[in-house]
Amino acid sequence: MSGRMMVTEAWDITVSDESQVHGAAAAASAAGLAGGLDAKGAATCELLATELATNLVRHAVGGHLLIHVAGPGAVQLLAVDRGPGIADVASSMIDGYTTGPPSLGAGLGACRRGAAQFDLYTQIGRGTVVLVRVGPSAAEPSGPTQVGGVITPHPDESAVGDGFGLAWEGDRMTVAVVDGLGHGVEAAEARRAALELLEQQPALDTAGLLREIDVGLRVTRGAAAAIAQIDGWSRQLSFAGMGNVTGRLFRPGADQMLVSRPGILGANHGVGVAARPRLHRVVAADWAAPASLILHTDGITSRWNAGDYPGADRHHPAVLAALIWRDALRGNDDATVVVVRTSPENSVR
Ligand SMILES: [Mn+2]
Repeated sequence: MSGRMMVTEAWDITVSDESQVHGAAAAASAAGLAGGLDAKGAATCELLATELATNLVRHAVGGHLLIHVAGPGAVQLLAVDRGPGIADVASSMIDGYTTGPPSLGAGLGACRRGAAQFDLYTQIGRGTVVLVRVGPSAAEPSGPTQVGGVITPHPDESAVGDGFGLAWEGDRMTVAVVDGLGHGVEAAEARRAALELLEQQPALDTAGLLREIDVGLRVTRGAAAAIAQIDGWSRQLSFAGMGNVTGRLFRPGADQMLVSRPGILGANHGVGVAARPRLHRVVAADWAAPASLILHTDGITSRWNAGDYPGADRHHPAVLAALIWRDALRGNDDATVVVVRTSPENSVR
């Protein structure tokens, strides 16, 4: 199996009153077109965004609709709120069901029917995350390892300085999380250059890829990046990073910080000095199900605790990414959270 997916186009729409529903729908439609969906697919994105945004206003007293293009032929919508939570999820899926003022929309049941993938995680008194993925390639292959993420731009920018990329080569999966220095168009340019190197050279190991990015980004303002590779055959994880992208590895009874080395990829290595590649420290760890890896940029603080979300490991990994985003967002930068998970039930080879 080989493939690539680069996630770089994203929207974060605040939805606190009815007037913002239209903007959420328009962004979802734009994401559909950017993701190569046909007119019908883009219209589905628009419709589901309208439902999710209306839900946020009516039942959650506001929240965010996070949208990104999840590779060619797929769009991801996440409705994220800190509302009262849903006491009876089954009933909320029945068309016309409402606990608040009557809704014009058909609600969550319609979202589930219209989407290629649907997931919902709710905690009473803490809020709800609803995941909807639309498009012909939105239903992922049911391989042993699942990946999901969230990306949002700096609040004053439309260009996204962060990004993440996935590349599959045989039994090996590479995940790269990149944070272009600062934010805005120039940060996005550095991020784009870094992810292009992953697309072009997915066979490199983590340190080799970081070295290529370090050299390739000299014409840009630079970036932070962390790269993780999971070898499904040897069941080993390899991690290397530079700058403020950090990782946490969770295995039964173990919670391990994967810390990137300080520095900026692409930064000048010294005037007049022949370019000498820097050496990158690689962390190796066992990767046997159940295991999960959480990578995030510095738009997310370290003030989150995976134990705050009981049962989230039975949901799509993008749901946990959204919960961490909701509860640990710094709010003054681009932000990315990526969750990689291998579950025992998926690991039969
Ligand atoms: Mn940043």
